Parts: sequence; C-alpha cells; structure tokens
Amino acid sequence: MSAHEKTQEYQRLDAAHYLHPFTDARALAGKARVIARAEGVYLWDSDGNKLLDAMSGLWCVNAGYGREEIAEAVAEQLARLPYYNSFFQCATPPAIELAAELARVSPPGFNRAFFTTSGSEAIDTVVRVIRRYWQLRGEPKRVNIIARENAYHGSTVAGMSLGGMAIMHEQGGPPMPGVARIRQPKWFGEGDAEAQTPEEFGAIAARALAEKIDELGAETVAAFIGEPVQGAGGVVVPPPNYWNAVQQICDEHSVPIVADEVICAFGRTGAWFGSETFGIRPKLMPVAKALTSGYLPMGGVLLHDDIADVLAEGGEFAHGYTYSGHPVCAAAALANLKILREEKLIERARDDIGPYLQKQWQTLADHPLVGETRGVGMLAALEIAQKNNNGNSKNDNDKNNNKNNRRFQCDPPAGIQCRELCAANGLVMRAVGDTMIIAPPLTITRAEVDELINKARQSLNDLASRL
Ligand code: PXG
Repeated sequence: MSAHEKTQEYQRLDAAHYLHPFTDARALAGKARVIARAEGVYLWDSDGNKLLDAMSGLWCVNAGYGREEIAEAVAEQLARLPYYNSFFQCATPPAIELAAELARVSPPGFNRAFFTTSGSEAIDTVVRVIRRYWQLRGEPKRVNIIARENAYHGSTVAGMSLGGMAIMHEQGGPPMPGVARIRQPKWFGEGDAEAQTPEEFGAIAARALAEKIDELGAETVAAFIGEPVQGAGGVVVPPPNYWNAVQQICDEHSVPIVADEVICAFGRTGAWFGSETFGIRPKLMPVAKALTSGYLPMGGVLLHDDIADVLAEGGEFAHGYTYSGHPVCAAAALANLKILREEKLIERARDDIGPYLQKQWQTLADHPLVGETRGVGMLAALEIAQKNNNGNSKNDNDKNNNKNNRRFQCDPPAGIQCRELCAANGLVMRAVGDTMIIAPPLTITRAEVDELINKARQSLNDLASRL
C-alpha cells in the first residue's frame, strides 16, 4: 500500500468512526489531515508533507517535539510504577516532586498544587475550591464568578459556563448558575481608534468589572476569572493598564483573581506565568498544556497560601480525580520543567527569540490584508481586514465590523481560506474567525521564525489574489 493509499484508508476509517472535537463532521468527512510524526518545530502528515507547527499542537508543545528526555522519564516511570493514586493518605514520588517543583517556579505565596488531567478539570477544580474557601471563611453567599466575553475556560459544563464562547452556550443547554459576564479588553474592533487611546479603552473595560461587582453586591462575588491573554479568543492582548486596574478593583472588594494560565504559563508570555508578565496577583492559577509540553495529559491548580491554608484547616476537601497526580504524567512534567529550566527557554522567550518573533511578526502589518498585528512573548495574532482609508464604513455599529475593522464578506471566510493556504504552504496557523494566530514552540530558531513569517506572508499574498 502506498503512503497515499494508507492516508485514504485512515480518512475513510476516520469519517466512519471518529467524532472529532470542535469539528463539523460534514465538512471534515474523508479529509482529515493525519499527522504521523514530529521533530523540533516540524510535523509530517501521513502523505509525508512537512509542516512548520506555529501552534505548538494546541498551544502546548513549548519544549518542542522529539524530546528523548521526556520519553525516557515516561518509560522509566511506566516500568517502575505505572499508576497509584493520591487518595487515602497516599502519594507517589513524581507527584510530590512535581508539587514541590511548581512551588519553586511559581510567584511568592504559591506553595501548593492540586493535580488534574486537563485544563477543563482544573477549571472545575477552581469552582470547587473557591466556593469551599468562602464557605470556610463564613461567607457562603459568595458563589458568583465573574468571567468575560470571548473567554475560553474549557469544555466541561463549568468550563463552558465560565467561558464566553457564544456557540458553546447556544449548544450547551442551561449553563452552570452563578456566572456573571463582562466585556473583554479587545481593542481591535471594540475600541474606538478615533475617539480613544488603548489605555482609555483599557480603563473602560476594567471599569465593567467594578460595575458588575456593584450590581451583584461584592458580598456575593466569589472570584473574577480571566486569561492573562485570551488565547482561543484570538490572542487578545489587553491594553497595558488593564490588568493593573482590574487588580485594584478586585483588591478593593476582596475579590480573588483566578488567572487562567492554561495557555500563558510555562514561558508562553516570556515569564513562568502570564500573571508575572502583566503584574497580576492571583490567588488561584489553573494550568495544563505546557506543564508536560503536551507529551501526556496533565493539568492542575496552583493555590496561593491565602486559599490553601484555609482549605487545609477545613478538614476533608471532598474533591479529586482517579488520575490526580498520575505518576507517569508527573514524571513527564518533571522532565519537561527540567528542560525549560536548564535550557533557559523562558529567559530566551523573554529576551531573545520572543522579541525577535514580535519584531518579524510586525513586518506583516504593512500587508494590504492586515488590519492589525499584536503579540507578547511567544504569542501573536493578526487581523485579516479591509484597510480603511476614509475612516468610515457602512457597518459602523457592528461590533465586529466597525470603522477600524472592516471584514471581508466571503465564503469560506477569509480566516479559513488563509488557514488552508498556510497548510498548502507548509505552515500550521490557527484561524479564529478572521484572526490568524500563532504560538510556536519556545525552541524555535531565528531561521525557523523567518521561515514562519515568509510562509505567512506568502499565504496572505495567495489570499489577496483570491479575494
Ligand atoms: N483554559 C484555557 C485558557 C484554555 O485555553 C482550557 C482552559 C481547557 O483545557 P483542556 O485541557 O481541558 O482543553 C483551555 C484549552 C483552541 C483551543 O482552539 C484551545 C484550548 C483547547 C482546545 C482548543 O484554541 N484551550
């Protein structure tokens, strides 16, 4: 059987049997791209095509593909102790060592970790922890969690409810009660470039939180949750004053901040945690993804002493998963964190390759199809939009289509077309509507960044000749 015949066989079986996440099965049928192997920043599909993976899988492979150290640590742990749990006063060496290692790399005051298998489970754990915390503090009315539009916090019922993705709410039935929503700090399209500075807009977006706390009554608010940079929402980098203002509002009302670090942690923004990049002082930090660089599924919640101490005093916390602290996943995480630390990949993201990536990415801003570029650390986005020379469009009142953001009206949408052209040019870029986003491995070299930018520019040129 030739490689291509094998691919067709995979695609036939896939269409018949495999229900994919977040996928329109009709659009996919028989066309799945089968990724067969990977090394460094590159993927190969089952036809042998080579692709530069500018998304680190799904925002997770920070250490790059093909790390023997992680494979060996996993194999060793599988042979020694493939599974044991952390219930009933037990634990395993990798889980203990990982909790201690996370305390070392976390901001001051973060000394304890609870482990899960995914980001979504980490978010569910946050809800359980924060409600239990307020119960123990004698304020059981504090159950409401304030979250933002266009946020992504996972796919379980709690994750979907806290998330602000309209399509998930439409399909999800009644969401979890006790969630309140405020606007996102997204300058492009929601800020008014003619009447405001980004800082003025940032202050307004933060004030929405103060107004929501007042409306609900601070005595009913358990927490505010936000991604330091909204990832799946399209790499929404907030105006520089936004998080300071949010922090101040939360301090004034004793509302703990939950920084959803599932994408931002472990170097993505050029620090161990996105909270450090933006000066956030959270009380809880859900993590996942790059905790193991995606090599095995693992997540967790890092707890500030202010919360952990209250929980520890409160007797049994009736919450846990069979795979909490799975020893093999923990071994993968330890090997991965060792790589990040010893190869100084976080410092490199902050001082060297991150600034280089941002500088090169900005060169795309001049492209006729690009309305804005933005980014931080090893995250970046560009908006495909019609450049607006006269400052006006007939859709001025439409949030997603206003005077500094005129979208193309086409089918398939411009973002999807761009994504397909990127793939044809050997580049994996993700489309969120007409926003193109990247989050490459932290190990990417300068030459590979140049290749990424060239392929992105080529794909935008190809798109321009189509539109
Ligand atoms: N919080 C954030 C900020 C996330 O990005 C989750 C929680 C949930 O994690 P799990 O491990 O349960 O998936 C995520 C996950 C996308 C995409 O299309 C993003 C995520 C997951 C799937 C797709 O960008 N983020």
